[in-house]
Amino acid sequence: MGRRGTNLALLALLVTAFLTGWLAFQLFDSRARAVLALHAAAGIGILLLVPWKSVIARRGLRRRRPLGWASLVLAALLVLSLLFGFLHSVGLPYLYFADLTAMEVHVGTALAAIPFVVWHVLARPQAPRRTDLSRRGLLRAGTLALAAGLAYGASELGLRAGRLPGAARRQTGSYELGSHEPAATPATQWMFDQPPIVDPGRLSLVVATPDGSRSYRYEELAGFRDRLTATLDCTGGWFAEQDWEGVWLERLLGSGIGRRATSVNVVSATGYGRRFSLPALPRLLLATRAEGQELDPGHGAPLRLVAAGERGFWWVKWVTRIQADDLPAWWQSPFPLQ
Ligand SMILES: Nc1nc2c(c(=O)[nH]1)N[C@H]1C(S)=C(S)[C@@H](COP(=O)(O)O)O[C@H]1N2
Ligand SMILES: [Mo]
Repeated sequence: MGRRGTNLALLALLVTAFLTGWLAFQLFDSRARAVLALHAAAGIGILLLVPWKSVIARRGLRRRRPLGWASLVLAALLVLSLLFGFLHSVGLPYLYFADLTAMEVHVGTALAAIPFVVWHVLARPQAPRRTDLSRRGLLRAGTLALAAGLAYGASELGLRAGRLPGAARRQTGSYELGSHEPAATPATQWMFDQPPIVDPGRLSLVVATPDGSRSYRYEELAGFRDRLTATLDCTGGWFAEQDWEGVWLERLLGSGIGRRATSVNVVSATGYGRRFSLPALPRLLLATRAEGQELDPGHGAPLRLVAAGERGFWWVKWVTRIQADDLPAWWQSPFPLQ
């Protein structure tokens, strides 16, 4: 691999890894497995290029350019991200590091690397050339892709042959933790949100539709016995299945809601919220209990959303408002901001 080819291949692999990583966080089912295979292969491809890149980097450092330290920070962040992604995949997801899971360190370091990657590409530009798409260039790119794909396949076989914990993960890569035992699951916030102090006796849920709004007291909601077994799969790298009990969201909105609204926003006492399209409604339960027990405060008491088939960040906790209106469902950030 030449200098140019190595740099371009690294950039392509980094972009692939970022995009597939974010996409996988939106997926719950077997599509996640396909996207994550590409994600892992991109990570392995980056590793395979390390011998070539380190020659280039050593030469670059000798030239003592301004901001050379920023390249070292970038390298360190990427090494940490790769390392923790690898630890998660193999079987050390809860190697708690400053109270974070391996997946959280993997993602956090990758996010921190983004501004450095952008700077690095702008500071050391490589304009595309005709020869990049030459037969030789494409052959090398193909060889790298093949090697990364084979190495990924071998790593998956290795996990199984070695009976490593990583072999037993869900399609999303998450590990099972605390199924049918709600108290054994970690109470998790997406980023900076904090559990509110809500006295269930004082809580009321406001359900607002284009026809007007109505509020429910907690005791009223606790009287419903709708049930659903569903899996909460946190992007932090774990999942748990529970038997949930509460009330179907559809029941509170009324059956004609499809003619009067296009989406439903489920909002927490903390301001955290997610907006759902109407076809998702039959999978949404407002839960007051898990495994027959009242929810505990960290897990969303007195009322939390169960969004079957969606990743954990859709499962809004401490729900106090349901708003059906005619905004499109995509009218929100793809990931929560708090
Ligand atoms: N209000 C609110 N709800 C939230 C979150 C949050 O930060 N704030 N985090 C979500 C995420 S990322 C997950 S994985 C689940 C975790 O639920 P648990 O704490 O019951 O395990 O809650 C979701 N609901
Ligand atoms: Mo999560």
